[in-house]
Amino acid sequence: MASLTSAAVTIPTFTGLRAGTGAARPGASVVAAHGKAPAAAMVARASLREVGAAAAAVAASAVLAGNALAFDVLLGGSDGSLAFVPNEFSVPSGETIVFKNNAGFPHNVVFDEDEIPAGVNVGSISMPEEDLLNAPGETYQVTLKEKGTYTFYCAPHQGAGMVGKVTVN
Ligand SMILES: [Cu+2]
Repeated sequence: MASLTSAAVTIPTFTGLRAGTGAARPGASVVAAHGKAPAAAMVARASLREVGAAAAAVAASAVLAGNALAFDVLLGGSDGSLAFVPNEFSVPSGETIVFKNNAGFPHNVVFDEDEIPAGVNVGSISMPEEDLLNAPGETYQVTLKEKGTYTFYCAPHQGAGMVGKVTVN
């Protein structure tokens, strides 16, 4: 009896179909769930997941649009220079840095494993060397928690001097 009651409560809560399956008669709702409901329940689950992702994306862009916790860096100067703009800056620990394709792309953002604070995994903050931002306005964002200085570069343009340095305070 205890397990039936638990199932009757858990299934509707997870799928969002709380209404319609009364917990007063656990036997009835379990039969319904095992009968014709599974397909509908799976659809509901999938769409809830999509809604959740969309909500998260909206929340993230709202924060970035408000610039509450983001520092913007342009990839490529509007004058055609192959550079990060700015190329040297400071951010508080935990602030998101948004690198945005501006001109002269493709670009990318790769941190120098020898010039980041000890203990930071370079792979967790860098784009892969071979990944490139090709379209105007494309972004790469990273949040640095460990305090210290980090050097980064654009793999295609490192030789042209497209390097930068950020200090996390
Ligand atoms: Cu570049």
